[in-house]
Amino acid sequence: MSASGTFAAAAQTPSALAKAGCLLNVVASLNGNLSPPAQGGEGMTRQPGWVAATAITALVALVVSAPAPDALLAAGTASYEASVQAQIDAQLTAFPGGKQISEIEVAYDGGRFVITFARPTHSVAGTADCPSGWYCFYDGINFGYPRGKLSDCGWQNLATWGWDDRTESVHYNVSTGSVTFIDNDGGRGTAGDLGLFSLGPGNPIDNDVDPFRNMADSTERFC
Ligand SMILES: [Ca+2]
Ligand SMILES: [Ca+2]
Repeated sequence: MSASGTFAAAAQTPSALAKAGCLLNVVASLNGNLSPPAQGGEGMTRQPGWVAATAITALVALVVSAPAPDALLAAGTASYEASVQAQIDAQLTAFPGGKQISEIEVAYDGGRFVITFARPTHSVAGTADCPSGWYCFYDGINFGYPRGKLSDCGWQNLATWGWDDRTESVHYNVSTGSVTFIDNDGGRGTAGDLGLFSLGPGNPIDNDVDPFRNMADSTERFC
């Protein structure tokens, strides 16, 4: 998907529809995960129906109640939403030039770099959830948000957006090429560059970049 396509989707997603879509995906994935039954036992064969019925009940309740402009916020409390917005405000103050494109996202440079400040409701905590065609870097281990994402080939200075010395886990969701995360605190220009770790289709995920947590200052994607 193109970057602009991603924004359009994020900007236009109606909350109830987004939740309904997510729930349907959950139903599909749960049913997919549970069938075929492991040993063919009766208990296992009943579970998909139970899961689907429960999820559909929840879906109906959700669509009927259709709450909130906070469909993308995982926690859903007023204080949590305020804290996410406060982070967004602080980001835009410290690094002007970005644009808030949803209740949880800020985009820079026409969408070439996007920060997502809270995990969307359709994403399971602790999982790598970088969208296809992007590589993502997370402020915390185990894919802890906020999350930054890029997709361009070549060198990118993470300090441009305040993302130097922050990355602790990573996900490369691109089917070709690779990316190297670089520490350049060792000297001026490229003289002090040190490649810390690399990701590619063969090793797309690292839930903890230890011993290189909070060190990467730039990235270089080889396409
Ligand atoms: Ca961090
Ligand atoms: Ca560094």
